[in-house]
Amino acid sequence: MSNETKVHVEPATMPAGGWGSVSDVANALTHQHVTLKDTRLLLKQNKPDGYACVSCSWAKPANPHPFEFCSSGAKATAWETTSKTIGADFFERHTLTELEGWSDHDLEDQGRLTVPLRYDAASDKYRPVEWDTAFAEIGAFLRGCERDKVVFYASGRASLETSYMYQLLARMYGNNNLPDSSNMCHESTSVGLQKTLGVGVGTVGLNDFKHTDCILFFGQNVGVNSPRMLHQLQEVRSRDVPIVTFNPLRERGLVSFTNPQSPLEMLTGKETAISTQYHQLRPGGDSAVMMGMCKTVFALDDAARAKGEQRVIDTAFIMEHTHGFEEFERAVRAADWAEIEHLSGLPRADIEAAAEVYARAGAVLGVYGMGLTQHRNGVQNVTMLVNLLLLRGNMGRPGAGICPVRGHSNVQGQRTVGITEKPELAPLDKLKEQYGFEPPREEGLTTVDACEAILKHELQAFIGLGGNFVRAVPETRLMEAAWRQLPLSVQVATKLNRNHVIHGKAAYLLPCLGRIEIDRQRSGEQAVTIEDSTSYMHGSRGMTEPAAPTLLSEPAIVAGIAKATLDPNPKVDWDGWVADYSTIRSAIAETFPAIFHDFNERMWTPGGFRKPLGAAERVWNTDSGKAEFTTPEQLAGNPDMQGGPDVLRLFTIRSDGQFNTTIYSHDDRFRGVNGSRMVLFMAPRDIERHGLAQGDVVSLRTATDDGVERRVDGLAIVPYDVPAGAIAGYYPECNPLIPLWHHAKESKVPAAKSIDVILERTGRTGAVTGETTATLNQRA
Ligand SMILES: Nc1nc2c(c(=O)[nH]1)N[C@H]1C(S)=C(S)[C@@H](COP(=O)(O)OP(=O)(O)OC[C@H]3O[C@@H](n4cnc5c(=O)[nH]c(N)nc54)[C@H](O)[C@@H]3O)O[C@H]1N2
Ligand SMILES: Nc1nc2c(c(=O)[nH]1)N[C@H]1C(S)=C(S)[C@@H](COP(=O)(O)OP(=O)(O)OC[C@H]3O[C@@H](n4cnc5c(=O)[nH]c(N)nc54)[C@H](O)[C@@H]3O)O[C@H]1N2
Ligand SMILES: [Mo]
Repeated sequence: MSNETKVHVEPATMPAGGWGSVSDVANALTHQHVTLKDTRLLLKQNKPDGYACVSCSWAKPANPHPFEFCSSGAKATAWETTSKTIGADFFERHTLTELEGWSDHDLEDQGRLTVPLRYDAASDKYRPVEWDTAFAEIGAFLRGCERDKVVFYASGRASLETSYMYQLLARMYGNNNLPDSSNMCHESTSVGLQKTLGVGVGTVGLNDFKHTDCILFFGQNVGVNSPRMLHQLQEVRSRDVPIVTFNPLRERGLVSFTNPQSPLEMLTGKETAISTQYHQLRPGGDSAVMMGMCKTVFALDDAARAKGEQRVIDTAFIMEHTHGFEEFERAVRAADWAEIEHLSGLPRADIEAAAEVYARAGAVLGVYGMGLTQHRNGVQNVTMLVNLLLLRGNMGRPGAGICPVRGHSNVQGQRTVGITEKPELAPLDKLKEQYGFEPPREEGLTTVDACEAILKHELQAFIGLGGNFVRAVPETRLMEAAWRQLPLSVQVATKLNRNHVIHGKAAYLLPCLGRIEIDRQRSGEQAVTIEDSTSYMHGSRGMTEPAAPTLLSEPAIVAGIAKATLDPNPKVDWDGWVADYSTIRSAIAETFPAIFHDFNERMWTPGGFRKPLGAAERVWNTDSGKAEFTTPEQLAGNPDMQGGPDVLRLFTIRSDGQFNTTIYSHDDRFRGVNGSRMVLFMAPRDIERHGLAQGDVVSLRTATDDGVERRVDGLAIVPYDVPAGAIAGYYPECNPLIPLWHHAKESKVPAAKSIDVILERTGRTGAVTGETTATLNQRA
């Protein structure tokens, strides 16, 4: 398998959506051997009677567009419903040492896993194993472990039903070690919003887009990572509502959009300009920007007051609904513009221009993604956005509120049904009463904690419900080495990935049904449920034949492990749950009545049913009973790294050719880079300053002196429209550069968007072909 580093840069002039996305979908379907019959599937995606897309978690409307899918969702569907499969014969042909040399793309591209596998050390191969044998052996192993030395990780895709069973398995086993992908993602949201608004999720629903007068858009790449939201943004823009964007990189999808589902737009090539202001701040500069915006709001308020005009600050709201305003006001007034400009990389005038739009608008939405959460001060970025919104009462009224755009399709729902390492967030007393066992009360391990335990060789077993843990976490080199010493790894998965070929000493790979597949159990075909990014629950029905008759569903696999591991408990009928998922939903409704009452009756509500959200009704479930203003500690985005004149700040990004560690292709249609992901996006000014040219190959080394060498070699320079001093590279290829300790202080989200690095020129030029630079085209 190739490790080709040839890269071709070409004009990326097309808008998001448009013909590019249509041909992209066609390519994905063809490559995955998806037949025409199956492509009709896409019409059922995100429909009230269909299946919930396995790509992102953006809201699913009650009155969907005829084609409520996007190119990213279509690719994810093609990837899961592919007719390519791998069975025992594939693993007979390849040792795991050999497979380690394969690229992420090539591993997953082999197709769907079909048989349960057990690692055989003598031959260095995965060999087939009977399901019951696998469960019995895993159960026996886990029974022999210390209860706090086992981790139950979840990637955010499994249904509410599976997730509920999984958290119960962990707690009945005896720990709260339930880290999940949100620990690397929106945990900064969960912590920051819980603290300030009393609810760990966003307050905004689709309806708010109809009523908003302004959107502030921080660090989220809508065109790639949640493209269905472009429909809402396009509608918003058709009402001439301003969208003010903050992103170091000029993202195509945030510049303009052609709706591929509108024949007229496709024929005329009409583009909707998305962002009305686009501010390319320094990575990590968001808290400083928001501080500057707050300063401007205060200045405008002072001026209005002096003239006897209507106040800019919503004093009535602040008095009735908030706490901590005076201290925050003092900090804002004391903040220094020179520092704000320095840390944000933006001139004061630009920040003031953004704030003036904000101050004029009636109802404002704050939308954000990983650009805020994946920093040392990730939680503070979130609470600064809350501060800014609270100043003008932009919370809990139509068209206003905060909108974190979540990642995995059920990552928010997993938390709702109890997947959390924080015991205070789980209904432990209720579980005790319902199932008659003593739930553990000790704090469990987060993702970063789990990594630390693995590095110290303290962990005895790791169970992964989906995901690609070692590839997604920081500190790749040390983690891969330590992972091999892990006594047991068990992975429940649909596709082969790096975390399967780099495995524990004993290892099992258990293949499961995907959500798009028909799930037949004793009582008939089953449906499952998920929660979207706006807190609406939806039913989802599998529609295609399973990739193989040997696959088990995720509930069946969790039940299989549970029965083999736990002492029998007459109050938990694992088999009954697997036979009929409506009984799992009844159990969920019993545990969480306020959210899930009448769950089975309500699960097919068009547009979903929403969980109660106090903050959206101006009910604040915080300690003070009010929404909290938070005074920031300091504004710097990366206070603990080395800094210095030679240091560049790296932020890691996704392409449209990937879903997290799943690499669909080595192309990045939106940024015009084809054939390789081993590239670095760099400002022309920096390229010149370093004496480099497009196509030069460089190495990066992390700028720390903690005794660990972290480097990535073989990165080709691509000129791009990023601020001087900042560079962008792809996740997960750049993960070896992130120290494990480099994470958000209160949420432990790895700070993947601000890594200080030193660049070393290593060699040959000319690996990049194509005469245009993406930079110039992005300005079009
Ligand atoms: N097709 C596709 N869809 C996906 C995924 C995927 O990989 N592929 N992943 C899913 C998952 S799990 C998640 S969490 C979401 C992720 O979706 P996003 O939240 O969009 O995450 P990223 O693409 O990592 O980065 C978002 C943006 O942050 C910008 N940025 C970087 N640093 C900063 C900064 O300091 N400040 C600001 N303001 N911006 C910054 C980057 O330029 C980038 O445009 O998408 C989900 N959807
Ligand atoms: N540097 C850097 N690192 C990051 C990020 C970043 O922006 N930069 N982003 C972080 C974020 S936001 C996240 S969410 C994490 C993602 O971390 P993970 O969620 O752990 O990783 P994924 O790549 O989403 O997992 C892909 C695998 O899931 C399995 N899978 C797919 N569908 C199913 C299914 O239906 N059931 C089961 N059981 N398995 C399935 C397949 O085997 C596939 O190989 O990475 C984080 N790491
Ligand atoms: Mo994520």
